[in-house]
Amino acid sequence: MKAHDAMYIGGEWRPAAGPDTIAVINPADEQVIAHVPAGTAEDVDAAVRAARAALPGWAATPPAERGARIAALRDALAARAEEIAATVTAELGAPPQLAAAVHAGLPIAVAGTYAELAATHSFEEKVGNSTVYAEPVGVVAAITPWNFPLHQVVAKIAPALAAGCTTVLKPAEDTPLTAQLFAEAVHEAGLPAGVFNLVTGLGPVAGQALAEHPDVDLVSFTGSTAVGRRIGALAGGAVKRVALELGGKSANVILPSADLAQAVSVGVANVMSNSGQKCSAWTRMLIPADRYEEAVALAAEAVAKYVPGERLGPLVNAKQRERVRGYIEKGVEEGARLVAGGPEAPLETGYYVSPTVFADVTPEMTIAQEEIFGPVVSLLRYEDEEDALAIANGTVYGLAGAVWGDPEEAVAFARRMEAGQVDINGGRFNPLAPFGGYKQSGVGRELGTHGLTEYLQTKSLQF
Ligand code: TXE
Repeated sequence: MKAHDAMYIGGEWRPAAGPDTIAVINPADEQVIAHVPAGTAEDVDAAVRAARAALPGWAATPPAERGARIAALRDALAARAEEIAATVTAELGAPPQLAAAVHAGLPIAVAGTYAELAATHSFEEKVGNSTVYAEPVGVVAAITPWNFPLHQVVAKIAPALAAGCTTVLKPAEDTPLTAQLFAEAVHEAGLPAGVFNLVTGLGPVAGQALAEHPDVDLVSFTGSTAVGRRIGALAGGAVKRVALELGGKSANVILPSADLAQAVSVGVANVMSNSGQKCSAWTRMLIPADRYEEAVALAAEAVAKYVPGERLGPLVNAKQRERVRGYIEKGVEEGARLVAGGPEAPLETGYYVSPTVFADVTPEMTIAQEEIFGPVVSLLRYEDEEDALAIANGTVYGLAGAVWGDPEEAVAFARRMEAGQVDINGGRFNPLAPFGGYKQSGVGRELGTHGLTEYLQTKSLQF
């Protein structure tokens, strides 16, 4: 697989400061497909300096012109759509159809929204006797995970660039090749040197150095709650801005008025997509007690379509596979009923986990409280609406969710959920709608205008 043996810093591919490399592995066959440099604090420092040097020029560029450059970036990504999809398939293991539609398609759409928002957003407003200017926060550090390798990069870099910030990206060590393709697209789009910089490397080395760097003004992180907490503490200590997009344990609430068959099959599909490696996955299905066994049968039928190695991809790496299998074992130990799947590996090669459905899950069980990040769905029963609400809100997380049923009832229920984004009767992805968590799912919002304002600070002039 094509890989750059360099970092993208100051508008060019530069050799890394140190000799270490990271092996990139295809999780479907466990073969090494490429090596990329493992950046150090020295590379991070060079990247932050380049971003700092580029800041005055980019911040002063008229927003419409910034928008035009982002449109060119969108076009450069679109021209590489097939290569992006193939790369995500190779380094994440995503089935080709998902890779094309979601992993390539979605970020291209998101880049398009920021090309437009840069040009149309009002960066200046009159409030009484004041003029309020929205100015870029400064140098942005983006630290991204591997589960949506391009989307998470675009969801941070595109709004930061639209706002007039300059950026340094440290992508996940499992999926650096997609990030390198993004850097190629930035280069081709003619963005000024230093406006975007890429440092590949390990989290505790390059990621930590970037999060700690004194000349970074905002750290935008997506990943585990454990690392997010550290980054939040570092940012708090240094009094710098931070955006955190962390875990989830979202509830899929099926009201008595719902079309049960549709709600269960879409609900199962939601968890199986991307092999459950999705912070927003509806991992807890809440079912009225009197329709419980009917729903269990429907879920077993729905999950059978997810054949490992075909529609269901592997997990990203061996560590994640072991983690997910550990949760499945824990579910069995704590008394949940296995309806489909289990901890045994379904295939000899590749980091696959069997698509798993648990019934008789109670709210306090580990599998109903902790983020599993695999193809595992838990079916819980509820007695009445208040019970359902208590279960839905009864975790430390609050990222996403779903409600099925009479539209008015569903909206009323969703308004009482502690979650940042809720799909009503299936919903449809909207690249302009804010995405982010209540409670321990994070701080800040991504996408649309809300995502843009994360990267802006205000200055008011009084007259
Ligand atoms: O995450 P990490 P991991 C959750 C999910 C998953 C678990 C572990 O539950 O099972 O986290 O995944 C960088 N300083 N999510 O171990 O380590 C790292 O290099 C600075 C939810 O892969 O948090 C990578 O770029 N950076 C999630 C990024 O953090 C550090 C997506 C994420 O990796 C660092 C992924 C450090 N000390 C996992 N240590 C979501 N919200 O979608 C690591 N990193």
